[in-house]
Amino acid sequence: MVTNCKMVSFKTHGGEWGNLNAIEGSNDLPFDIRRVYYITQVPEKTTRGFHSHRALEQVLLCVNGSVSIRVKTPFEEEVIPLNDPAQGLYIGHMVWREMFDFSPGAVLLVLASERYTEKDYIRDYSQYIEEATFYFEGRQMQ
Ligand code: T46
Repeated sequence: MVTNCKMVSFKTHGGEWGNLNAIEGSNDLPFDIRRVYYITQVPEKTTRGFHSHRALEQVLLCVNGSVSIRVKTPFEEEVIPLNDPAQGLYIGHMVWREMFDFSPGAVLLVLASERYTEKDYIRDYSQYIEEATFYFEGRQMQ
């Protein structure tokens, strides 16, 4: 898996009445949840994202339908399909992300470690490569 990303699993309480998944910040996630948002009604062939975060950590879950997430650093790249409400993708610092192939009716739920601030985004790709190369090279030397 790309550096600073990992899959996280959540217990399913299943029965004849259906399934329930519970997520408790800091017990089930590596952070406390300060914000929740969800992405719905994405038109076919639309790609969202195209940015990185400096400090934000998030877990992405597809709670209905399916979506693919491309995660990248200057040195690695991987596409992760999400289609199971019991499996989340953790994305940590300085990872570029793109979300695409939303199925009709897909619901992408995001649990975030911080409140929204545009200052934490890197939306320019060349700026990202510059900052992220410094960041990931520094980590390799530790
Ligand atoms: C991410 C991926 C997975 C807010 O006002 N509050 C919020 O909490 C968020 C997340 C967004 N916004 C506003 C900012 C923009 O005017 O909503 C608009 C759409 O946001 P954006 O274009 O950043 O959406 P995505 O789908 O490209 O990215 C979002 C998150 O922004 C981002 O943090 O990691 O989902």
